[in-house]
Amino acid sequence: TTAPRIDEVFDFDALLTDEERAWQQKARAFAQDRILPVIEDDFENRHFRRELIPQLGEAGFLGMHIMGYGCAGAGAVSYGLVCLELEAADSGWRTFVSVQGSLAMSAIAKYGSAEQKQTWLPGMAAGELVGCFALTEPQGGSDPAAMTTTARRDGDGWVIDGAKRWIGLASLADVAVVWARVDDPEFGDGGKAVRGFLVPTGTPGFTATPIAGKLSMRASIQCDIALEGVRVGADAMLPGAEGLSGPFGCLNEARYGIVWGAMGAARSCLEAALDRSITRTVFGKPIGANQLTQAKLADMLLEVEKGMLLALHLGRLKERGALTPAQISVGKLNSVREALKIAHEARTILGGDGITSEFPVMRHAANLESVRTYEGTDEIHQLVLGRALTGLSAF
Ligand code: TGC
Repeated sequence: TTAPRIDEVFDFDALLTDEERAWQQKARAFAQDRILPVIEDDFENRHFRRELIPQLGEAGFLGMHIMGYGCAGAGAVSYGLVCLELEAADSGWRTFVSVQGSLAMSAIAKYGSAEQKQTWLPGMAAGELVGCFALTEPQGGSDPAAMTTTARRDGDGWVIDGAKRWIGLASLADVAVVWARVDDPEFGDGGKAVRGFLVPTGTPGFTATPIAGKLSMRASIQCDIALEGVRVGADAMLPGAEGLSGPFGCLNEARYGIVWGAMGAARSCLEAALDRSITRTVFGKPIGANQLTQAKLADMLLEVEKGMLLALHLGRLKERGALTPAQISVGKLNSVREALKIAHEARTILGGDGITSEFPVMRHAANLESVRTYEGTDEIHQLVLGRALTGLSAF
C-alpha cells in the first residue's frame, strides 16, 4: 500500500482556479528541486543559500501580490499557496518571501512615494535587491508602541538612533524599512508619531549582526541592528505611513502568509508519519495497522484539512478586501498551534528515528517555535480575539 497525497484526500484542488493551481505547482516544484535537496545540510550548517533569492524572483514569488514594478499581481490565494509549498520545505524560505514581499516590499508599495517605489520595487521583485523590516526592538516584540528608536530632524534630513532585534535578513539586505518615533511637532501624535524610513544598509552608523546560537530557523538569518547617528535625507521617510497602523498594515500581510505556510509544515510532518506508518513493521505488522497510530493520523489529517479550509476562507475574504485583523489572528493562532501539535505527534510515530534529520519533522517543530513567536505570539492573537469578542482590551 502507498500513502495518498494529503491534499488529494478531500480534493482541495477542486476549490482552486487553474491559475491558483499553477502557482502552487510552480512553488512545489521550486521547493522540491531547489530547497529540499539541500535543506537538511543547510539547517545543520546554519547556511542561508542566498543564491536562491534571484531564482525566487525569477519564479515571481517576491512581492507577488503587488501590482506593477515587475511584480506578478497575483491573488491572495495564489500567494498563500506559494507560502504553503515553500514552508512545506522549510519555514526559513517562507520567512524570506514574507520579509521581502509582505513586509519590506509591502511597506514601500503601500506607503512609499512614486520615486521610492521606482527605486526599490523592481530590483526587489527580481531578487536583485533584498529588503528587511526593522520594527521589533531588543526589549521585546509584542509592544511596538513602546519603541525607543528615534528620528530627529537634522537640516533637511533625519538622524536615526536606536536598536532593533530579530530582523530577518538584515545582514545581507540592501535596504531596511526602519520604524522610528519622530520627535518633531510637524508630524502628528503630539510630535511623537511612528514613521517609516528607507535606510540603505550601507549608510554609516547602520550595523547588522546575525544572532548566533539559534536552534530554530537555522537555514535563515535573523539579526540585531544598531542605529547610531544614521543620517538619511528627507526623501527617506515613507510619506503614506503615520502611526503604528503603518507597520501593522504590513504585519497583517505577513501574518496572512503564515496562516497558509504553517499548514505546509504540518502537511510535510503528516506525510512523513504516514509514509513511515505504512513501511515500518513492529510487532509483526506495519505500525499504521495499529488503532492508536491510525487515531493519531486521523486527528492530524483533520487539523490539516480544517486549517487549509480556514486559510482558503481567509484568502477569499482578502481578495474581496474584507479580511479583518481579528480574522487574521484566528488563522495565525490556529495554523501555527495545530502545526506544532502535528509536528510533535508525527515525531511519536517516527519513533527514535524521528529526532534525526532523516525526517523533516524535528526541523519543522524547531522552526515552528519561531513562527509561533514572531508576527504576534499565540498570546497576542488570543488577546486580539478576546478584545474582538468582549470589546475590552486586556493588553
Ligand atoms: P495600539 O497601539 O493601540 O494601536 C496602534 C494603531 O495601530 C492600529 N492597529 C492595526 N492596524 C492595522 N492592522 C492591525 N493588525 C492593527 N493592530 C493595531 C490601531 O488601530 C491603531 O491605529 P490608530 O490609527 O488608531 O493609531 O495597538 P493595539 O492596542 O491596537 O494593538 C496592541 C497589539 C498588542 C495587538 C499590537 O501591539 C500587536 O499586534 N503586537 C504584536 C506585534 C508583533 O506582531 N510583533 C512582531 C513583529 S515580527 C518582527 O518585527 C520581525 S519581522 C520578521 C523578520 O524580520 O523575520
